[in-house]
Amino acid sequence: KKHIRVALLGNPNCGKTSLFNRASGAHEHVGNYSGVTVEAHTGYFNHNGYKIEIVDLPGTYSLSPYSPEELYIREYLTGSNRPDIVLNVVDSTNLERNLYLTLQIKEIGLPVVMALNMYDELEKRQDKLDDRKLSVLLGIPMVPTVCRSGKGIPYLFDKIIDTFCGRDPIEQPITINYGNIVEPQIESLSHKLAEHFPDMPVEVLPRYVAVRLLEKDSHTEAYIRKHSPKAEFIFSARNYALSQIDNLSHGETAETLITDSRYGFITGALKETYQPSRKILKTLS
Ligand code: GDP
Ligand code: MG
Ligand code: K
Repeated sequence: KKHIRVALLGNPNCGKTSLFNRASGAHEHVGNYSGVTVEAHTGYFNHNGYKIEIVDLPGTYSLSPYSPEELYIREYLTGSNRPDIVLNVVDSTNLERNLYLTLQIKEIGLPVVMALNMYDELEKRQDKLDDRKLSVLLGIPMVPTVCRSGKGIPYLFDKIIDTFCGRDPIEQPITINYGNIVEPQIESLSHKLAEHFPDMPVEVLPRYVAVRLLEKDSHTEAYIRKHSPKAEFIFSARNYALSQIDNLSHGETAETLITDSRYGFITGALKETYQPSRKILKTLS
C-alpha cells in the first residue's frame, strides 16, 4: 500500500493549518485565534512515491468528550476510518501544555510523529531542547519545524513514511505508570474486559479502555454499552475498582490520580530534556 492517511492533531494555534497548506498546496485560512478550523479539511499530495492524504482536524487541548470537537476527534481516531499516522503538531515553546494531548493520543495506541513547530521561537529564546532524548522518552519520532516558512516539512514527511513502513525504531508504545493505588485496578479491570468483552476490536487496547473507564469517560461508556453484550458486568467491575481506589487514596478521586500521573510523566520528561534560557512569564492566550 502506497497510500498513507495522516491526521493533523494539536492544540489551537500551534500551526496545523499552516502545515496543511504548506504540505498540500491548499489555501485554507490561517488564523491568529483559536477555532478557525471547525470542520476537517482533507488534502492530497505525493511525497517520495507515496500518496499522502492529510486531514486538518479542529484544534483541541484534550480528548475528553466535553465538546463537539473533542467528540468528533475521538470518533475519528478510534473508528474504523482511523488514520495510519497521527501527525501531532506542537508549539515547542509551550510543551508542558501541549504534551497532555500527546499522551492521550499515544494511549489510544496510534502511531504518532511529532512536528516540533514554532522552533524559530524556541531558538529566538535560546531555550535548549534535547529533542532526541525527548523522542525516546515519548516513543515518538520528532522533527523541528517552522510551518510559517515551510522549514523542516519535507523531512517530517520522510519520517512519516519511515514510521508507516515500520523503519523508525523510535516509534514505540508508551506505558504511563498510574501509581500503586490505580495500577492494580487497571490490571484487574483489563482482565474483566478480556473476560466479558472477548470480541473487543483488536485495535483498541484493553489498558486504554480500562483507564478511560476509571476516568468515567462517557464516550468509552457508550462504546461498551453499544458493543459488549455483558456491559453491566463491566460497569459493576469498574465501580468496584473505583471503590477500591476510594478506600486506599487520601481523598483523591481516580480521575485526579490519573490526571496527576500524566502531568507527572510530562514534567519528568521535560525536566530531563528542556532548559529554558530564562524564566518566561506565561500569558494566557
Ligand atoms: P492552527 O490553529 O493550529 O491551525 O494554527 P495556524 O496554522 O492557523 O497558525 C497560527 C499562527 O501561528 C499563525 O499566525 C501562523 O502564521 C503562526 N505560525 C505557524 N507556524 C509557525 C512557526 O513555525 N513559527 C512561527 N513563529 N509562527 C508560526
Ligand atoms: Mg487551523
Ligand atoms: K497565535
